[in-house]
Amino acid sequence: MRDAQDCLIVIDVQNDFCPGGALAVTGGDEIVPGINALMEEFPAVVLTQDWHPAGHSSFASQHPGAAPMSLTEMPYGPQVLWPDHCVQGTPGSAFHEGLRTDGDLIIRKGFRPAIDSYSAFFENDHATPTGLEGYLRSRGLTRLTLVGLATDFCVNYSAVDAARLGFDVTVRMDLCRAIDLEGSLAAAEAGMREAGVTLA
Ligand code: VGL
Ligand code: ZN
Repeated sequence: MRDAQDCLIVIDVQNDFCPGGALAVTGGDEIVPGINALMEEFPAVVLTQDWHPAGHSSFASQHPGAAPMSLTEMPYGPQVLWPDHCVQGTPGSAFHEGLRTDGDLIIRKGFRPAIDSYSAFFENDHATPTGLEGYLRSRGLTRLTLVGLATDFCVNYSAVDAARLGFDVTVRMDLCRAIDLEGSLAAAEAGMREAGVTLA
């Protein structure tokens, strides 16, 4: 069993990131049973949900001539342009139907039209907070275990931000799956290790 300061954070296990979804991650649905089982062990469970308004600025469809998965420059830095995904209230934005969703908190991110948010802690300007840090600190949850989708984007950004904020962070790599755009998985692994994240 875990201690009172342990929290499981389940990142973006939503239909659009699972096979058949708009931004499907290979094997994204395979991790659901293992995540459900792990929830039993934790005294605190938080789930995140990618939650974009229609026409979000991270969608390639909003940038004439831009191909999905191409890179653009936003006022806050480089941004991959994604297929339309996780539009608020659509079936694609719902959690995978097999996922237990009876956790303590569901935190939504990416709802500001002009800015994307990979991390569960800060939007992609690395400055606008989601509020998750305050929630965890006020509950005394200092040891975080991260699982979910996608390893190289939202899990990676969340893990690195959490480590920088001083949380003790472990990523269960066996319960994550990656998009792996041009070496992004290897880069994410290196970046997480560098930030002091334990990859288990
Ligand atoms: C994600 C790309 C765009 C993720 C979210 O959950 O990793 N990736 N939006
Ligand atoms: Zn997104």
